Amino acid sequence: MFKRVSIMKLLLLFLLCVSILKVQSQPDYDPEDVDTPMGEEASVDVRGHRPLDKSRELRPTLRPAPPPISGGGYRPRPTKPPTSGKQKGPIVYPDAGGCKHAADELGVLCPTGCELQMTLVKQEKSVKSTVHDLSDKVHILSKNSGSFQVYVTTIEENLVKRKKQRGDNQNVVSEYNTEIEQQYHFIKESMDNNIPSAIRVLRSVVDNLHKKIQKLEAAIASQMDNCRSPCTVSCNIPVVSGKECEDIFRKGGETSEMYLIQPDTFSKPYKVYCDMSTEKGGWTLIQNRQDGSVGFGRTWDSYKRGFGNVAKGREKKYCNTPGEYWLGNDKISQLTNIGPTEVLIEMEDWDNNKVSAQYGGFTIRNEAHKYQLSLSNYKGTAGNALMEGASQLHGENRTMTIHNSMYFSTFDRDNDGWIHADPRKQCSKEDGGGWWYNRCHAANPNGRYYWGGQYSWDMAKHGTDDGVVWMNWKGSWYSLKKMSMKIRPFFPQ
Ligand SMILES: [Ca+2]
Repeated sequence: MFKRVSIMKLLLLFLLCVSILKVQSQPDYDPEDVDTPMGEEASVDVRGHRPLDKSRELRPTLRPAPPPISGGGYRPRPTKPPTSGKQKGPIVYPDAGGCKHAADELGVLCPTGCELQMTLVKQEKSVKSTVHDLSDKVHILSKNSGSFQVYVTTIEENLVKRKKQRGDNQNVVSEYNTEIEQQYHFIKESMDNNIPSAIRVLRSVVDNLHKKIQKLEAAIASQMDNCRSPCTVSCNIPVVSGKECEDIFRKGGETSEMYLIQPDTFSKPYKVYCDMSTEKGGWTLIQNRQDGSVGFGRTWDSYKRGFGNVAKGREKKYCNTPGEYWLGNDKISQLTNIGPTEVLIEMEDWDNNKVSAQYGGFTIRNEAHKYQLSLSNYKGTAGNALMEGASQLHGENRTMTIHNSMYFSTFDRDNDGWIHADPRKQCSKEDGGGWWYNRCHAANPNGRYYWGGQYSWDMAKHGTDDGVVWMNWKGSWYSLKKMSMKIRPFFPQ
C-alpha cells in the first residue's frame, strides 16, 4: 500500500512540474519584461502589468475587425519527396522516477515540492484577487448594461414618439398645403374673372363721369359766353318811383313788379320788388324764399348790404316775378324808421297750403344797435312765433324762442341769446341763416332750403332744425316751400 501511495505521489509531482513549466515557458510576452526577477513582481502576472502612460498614449479602443477572408486561397501543397541526408537520432528520455532530463533542450530541473507549494499558494492569491476584481467588474458591467438597456429603451420610445410626431406634422403640413392650394386657386380665379369685370364696370363709370364732365364744361363755356357782356336786368323799370312801394302805389304804380325806390334824398335809389295786389298792395318785399336758388348762410356784411335776385322778367320785358333775396339790414332799418311800419309774413307748404302772420308794428334799429327787432300787434293764421315763441314749448323753453327784441346774428357775428363758453355754440352757425336768434328760434325764415318739406336731424348739417321753419305752424322738422316778408307804412284802414 505504502509503495503504491509513494508512486502515486511521485506521478502527481511530475504532472505538476510539467504544468508549471508549461506556464513559465510561454514565449509570446514583451522581451523587456523578461529580465524582471520573479520575486519582485511575483504577485502580478507579467502580462497584466502594462500601465498606460496617459500623457503620451491614447486610451486603447476596440476596433472591431471584419470576419476573416474565406474561400479561394492557396492550392494544397504538393507532396515533397523525402529528403535524403542526416536524420536525428531518437531522443532518449530519462528514467521515469528522475528529475533531470537526459537532453539539455528540455530545460532545467524540476522545482522541489516546497517551492511548488509556495508558488501555487502565491498564484492562488493573485488569481483570487484577479477573480474578485473580475467579479466586481462583471457586477458593474451587468449594472451598467441594465441602465444602458433602460437608456436604449427610452431612446426607442422617444424614437417611436418622434416618428408619430413627424407623421402628425406631415399631416398638418399636407392640410396646409391643400388649403394654400385652394386659396391660390380662389385668388387666381378672382384675378382672372372678377377683377377684369370690376375694372370694366369702373371704366364705364369713369367714361360716364368723363362724359358728364364734358357736358358740364360745355355748359360752363356757354355760360361764360353769356356773361362776357355785363349782366344787366333786361326788363324795363317802370317810370314811376317813390320812397317805397306804398308811395309808388299811391302814385299809380299798381302792377306787382320791380321798381326803383329812394326812401330819402340822401340815399341812392335802389331796386325792389313791390307787391301791389296782396292785402290791397303797397308792400315792399324785404325777404323772399321760393326755390332754394339763393344761399342764405351768409356773413354779417352780406346781410347788411343785401343779396340775391330782386326780380326776373317773364313777359313784356317787365320783371314781374320776384327772385330770392334779402333786401339788406341797412335798407330795412331805414325803411322801418321813416314811420310806423307793418310787416306781412306769408308762407306756403309743399301741398300749397298758405298761412300768414302780420304785425302791425315792425321796426329794425340801425347797425349800432345790432339791428334790434321790435314787433307788435300780431294777427294771422301762422301763429305768433316772433312774439310768443314756439307754441309746442312751455315755460322757459318757450320764452327762449321768442324773437321780439333780439339782436341780429350771423355765423360771423354772435348776438344771440345763447350764452356759451364754446364759440362754436352759436344759433346762426347751427341753424343756417342770419336772423334775430334767441336760444335759438321758433321761426327760421332764412334757414337752409330743403326740397320736399319733411327733413330730419341726420340731414341737417349740425343735427339741428336748420330748415325754413315756422314752428307754430309745421313744427321744427318741416321746411316750407315759400316764405316771404313784406313791409308797408302803417296806416289806419
Ligand atoms: Ca351766443
